[in-house]
Amino acid sequence: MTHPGWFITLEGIEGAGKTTAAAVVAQWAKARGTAVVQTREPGGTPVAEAIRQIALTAGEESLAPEAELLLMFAARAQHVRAKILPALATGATVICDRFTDSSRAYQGAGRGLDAALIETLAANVEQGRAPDLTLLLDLPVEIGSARAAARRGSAAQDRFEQERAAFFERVRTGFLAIADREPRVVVIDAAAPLAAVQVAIEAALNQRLGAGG
Ligand code: T5A
Repeated sequence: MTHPGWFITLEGIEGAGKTTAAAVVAQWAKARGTAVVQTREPGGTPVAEAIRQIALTAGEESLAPEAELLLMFAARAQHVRAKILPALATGATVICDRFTDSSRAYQGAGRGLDAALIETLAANVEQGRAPDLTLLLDLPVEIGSARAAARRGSAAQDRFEQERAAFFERVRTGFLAIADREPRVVVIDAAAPLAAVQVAIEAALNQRLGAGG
């Protein structure tokens, strides 16, 4: 029996393995007969990808934290209306690499911006469609940073990658606080070897969304 699409988000600090996890989730969903749309934030549509460039590119002018927050939500507003909701309406499963929890963790916990403002923006931008399941890939900051650096090679760091470890510690703590209060969030030990991470992700999908299909 097929299932109408799920909205599944992947979260975590840099180098947590979200890109790798997205492939596992996509395979799981396809095996249950749903079409799959894989996307990312900030980005996912041409306009939102253009906003991503502004938000992530390290330039001469430093970006005000409030501007950073509004850019993330500007990209999200476009992404939700132009891609996520239409895909879910066709019955597809949408797998999104980062969503509103990243704003809560990076701009809220990381930058110290007002949580109430973030929730007001989220309530308006999400259009009443929160994720069905969020997989939080959690690992120590030093392991994530080392993985991200190894993958980046000689390419330049983006604005976020230039942040210090203390920033990412706040972001990680922020993500774990969301997991504590939101039942939709499952924490995955992302420091484990890839095969173990894959098993944990499949177990979470089966437990939360059903093993049938
Ligand atoms: N942002 C975003 C905000 O501040 N607010 C917001 O609202 C939003 C939406 C986006 C940036 O924007 C910020 C957060 C980010 O700084 P991004 O494109 O999501 O950036 O970039 P990153 O999170 O930096 O993505 P990465 O590609 O670095 O991390 P991933 O996707 O989590 O990691 P992945 O899968 O590419 O893996 C990294 C490396 O580790 C290896 C992989 O093979 C790869 O080489 N790896 C493992 N190695 C050993 N064991 C495992 N278990 C492994 N899993 C992966």
